[in-house]
Amino acid sequence: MKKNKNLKVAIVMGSQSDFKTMKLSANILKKMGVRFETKIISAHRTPKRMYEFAESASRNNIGVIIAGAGGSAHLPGMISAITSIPVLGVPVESKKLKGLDSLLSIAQMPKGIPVGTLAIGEDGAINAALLATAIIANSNPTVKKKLNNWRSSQTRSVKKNPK
Ligand code: RP5
Repeated sequence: MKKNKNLKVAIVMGSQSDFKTMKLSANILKKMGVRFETKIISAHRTPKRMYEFAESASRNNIGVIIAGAGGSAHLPGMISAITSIPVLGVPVESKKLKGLDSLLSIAQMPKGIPVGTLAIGEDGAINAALLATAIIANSNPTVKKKLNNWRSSQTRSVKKNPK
């Protein structure tokens, strides 16, 4: 694969209300030194914005898309329908069904249009960013080093015995 140090991650979310969760993805990418942008894009409320974003993502040097949405969460799947850039879906915890609706909407994609689905809520947002970092790291040795250091430090932080 061609080395491209400029690949960015896009973190997109269906609503301002998703940012409480999705900012955890942004925090991880900051720590890893991965370039990223954040946008509010709704599959239902701003379909034109969604189409234009997905259609131009490759030209804009986006290498991975993290898409968070809650409830009837069609954003990750619809973006994946428009672009072949890897899409990681974060099911945001919804008020009514605690994110089970989001999880099923994001995970149950028809074959041919994949979305890598993460866990519901904050864990999913953090892991989506770690996975995006790992994808970017394939063509960026500096990012790979940061990711491996972060993981080693996490391992060291786990105590052997409970207090
Ligand atoms: C989805 O509807 C969003 O992703 C959000 O999780 C959910 C609720 O949105 P708001 O009513 O809070 O704007 O599209």
